[in-house]
Amino acid sequence: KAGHADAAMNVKLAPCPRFPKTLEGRTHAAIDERPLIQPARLAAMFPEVQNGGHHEPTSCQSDERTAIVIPYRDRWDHLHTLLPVLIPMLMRQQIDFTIYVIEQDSSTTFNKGLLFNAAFLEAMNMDDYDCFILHDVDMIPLDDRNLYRCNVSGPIHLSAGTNKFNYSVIYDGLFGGVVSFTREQFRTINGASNMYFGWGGEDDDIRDRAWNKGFKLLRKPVEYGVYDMIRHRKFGWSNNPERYKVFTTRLKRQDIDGLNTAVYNITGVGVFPIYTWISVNFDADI
Ligand code: NGS
Repeated sequence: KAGHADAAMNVKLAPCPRFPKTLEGRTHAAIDERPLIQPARLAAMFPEVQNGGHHEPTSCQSDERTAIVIPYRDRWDHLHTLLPVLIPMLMRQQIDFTIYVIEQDSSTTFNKGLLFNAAFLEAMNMDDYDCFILHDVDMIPLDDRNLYRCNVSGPIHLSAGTNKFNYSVIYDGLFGGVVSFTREQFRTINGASNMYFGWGGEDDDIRDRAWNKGFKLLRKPVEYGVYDMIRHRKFGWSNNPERYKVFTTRLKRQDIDGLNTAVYNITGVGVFPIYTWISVNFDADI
């Protein structure tokens, strides 16, 4: 909160421009050339970033405060390959951001939806945010024209194209990878389902929750809504065979399975120079 208070005491700044002049466009570094940079070095590279992974533009007043939410477990290399790209990009985009790593600190099957809900609730306890970017840890943004902003007309699918599918949209309903919700949109859809353990389905579910509450879904053009997905050690890891069963009843459960029923324990909160790290655990699939 200190950062925001300091800014408020400054002389009134002009609103940030819609398209900052600091943008560079598409980068061409190959995914294998992306270095993994450890946190201490990242902190030294970006001294402007304040504790907890917060930064706001100093030359203009941003109209939106954004939480970047990165669900995490055991992907140290991915996270520290993403951040050296993400942090300077957000600075060039003149976003007022805070980076939250939300770690599943239990050996139960990974549950991304529940992590999204936990991150939303805990981030809102720590500060006020207008916009939430839900960001897979293995997605490296390639073009800074892909502004990390929210849109009140609807949630946005930012990762339209990935290297894995030759930078095209594989199916029209694709809504995974990197998406944005305003605080109100996320509340209105009752967050994500807590019932997807393992790979797959939770992104299709959150798309339909948004659609079911009457939101128009937006997608960035593949011209700049593009990412390189870091290669996984094992593709299809923990692919969840039960997901179709959960998926079938998704809309009936929307109001009784989500933000209002997310049950988890916080096992640690770390305010580090480049991110706020929140660890949670929860019961296994029941
Ligand atoms: C669908 C999955 C989504 C997933 C998408 C693309 O089949 O969760 O494939 O995956 N839906 C279900 O399993 C119900 S990808 O090939 O990009 O890894 O996001």
